[in-house]
Amino acid sequence: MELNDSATFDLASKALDAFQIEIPSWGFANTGTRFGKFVQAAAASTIEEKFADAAEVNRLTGVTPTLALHVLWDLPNGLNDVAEVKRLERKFGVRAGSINPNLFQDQEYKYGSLCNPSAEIREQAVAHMLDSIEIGKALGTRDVSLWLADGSNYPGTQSIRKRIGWLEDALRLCHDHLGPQQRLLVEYKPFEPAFYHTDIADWGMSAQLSRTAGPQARVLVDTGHHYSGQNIEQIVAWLLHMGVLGGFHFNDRRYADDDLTLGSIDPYQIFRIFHEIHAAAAEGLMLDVAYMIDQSHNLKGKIEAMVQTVVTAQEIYLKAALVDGEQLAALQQTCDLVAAEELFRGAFWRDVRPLTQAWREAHGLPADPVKALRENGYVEQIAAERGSRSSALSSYA
Ligand SMILES: [Mn+2]
Repeated sequence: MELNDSATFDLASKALDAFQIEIPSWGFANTGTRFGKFVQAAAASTIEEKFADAAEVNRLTGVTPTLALHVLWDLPNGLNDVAEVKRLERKFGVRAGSINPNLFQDQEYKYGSLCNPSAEIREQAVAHMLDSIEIGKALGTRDVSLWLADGSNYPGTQSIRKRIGWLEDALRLCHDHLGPQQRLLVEYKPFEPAFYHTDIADWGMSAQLSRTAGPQARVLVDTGHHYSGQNIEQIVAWLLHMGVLGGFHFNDRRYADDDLTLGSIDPYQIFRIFHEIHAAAAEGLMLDVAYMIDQSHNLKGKIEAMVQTVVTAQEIYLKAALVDGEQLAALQQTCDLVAAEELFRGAFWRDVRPLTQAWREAHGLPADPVKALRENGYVEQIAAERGSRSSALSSYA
């Protein structure tokens, strides 16, 4: 079936209206590699600056109403910082999003946090998780998103099975404290910082732990947390089938967990993931999938990289939404391989930019948000403000 222009635009509008993506506070701050950090004058260093930058991204794109917060970096005083976050929400018109505990930074966690052999350190880690859950309740946010850096570096140095037991106990306890609207998202990663075993290494472990924790726990798929060559859309299909897909951390990679901008290396991978979600939705599966960005912008301008990523996510999401699902199902049923593949790839090749631009114009948004950012002077302005402040601080010191 060939759709005429107005029917296509209606279909595209419906898809784009349904799409929002959460941006991370840490994407606006100076971050580096383990070898060094290249600082940017426009980088945000306070939570107020992160909210300001998030508001700018939302002004330009219209689809990023929430900002993921990192407890240790954004709410260093825990619950005591909630009032300030609420003030910033009101001031900037952006809401707090997922709450991200930090179980990887403190010295105590050298040999693990929730999986540490020391009961005392495990309790300390659980207490931080419970604080994070309380922060989420106080802010009225839904997701507490756990990435566990625990693991070991050398064979034989830790009991893998004991650590599974400790982790199950901890996650069950955390789950017991969730409010009725809250979810616990459990992220996995095969290696790094641990290089022999990681306690939550893949989606199977994550899914099993989520099921053990309780009905409000879900799996979080970070697209960068897979081995090369792994079929991520198949993992997504399984998680959808099992009803445990909670959300995504989007980024791109070439070698390891590179945290490059979405679609910069392999946009077809993201298309295939979105296709699984659209197909499941079309079949009537109940979905509650949080789309989030988890990137580290070391070289690109931070706000520009974020806007570019949001635009890319919208474009690829739309390409996948425009796959003719009925026709594809018929071709799959008759095993018409080339026709099925061409239909699928045809949707990927389609240039949807005129559609996303028309949708933005219909919503009073700039047709080209990256260009609009380049022309509106925001980055130059904050670079001047923040740059002079940091040089004033360093001359004071
Ligand atoms: Mn992540």
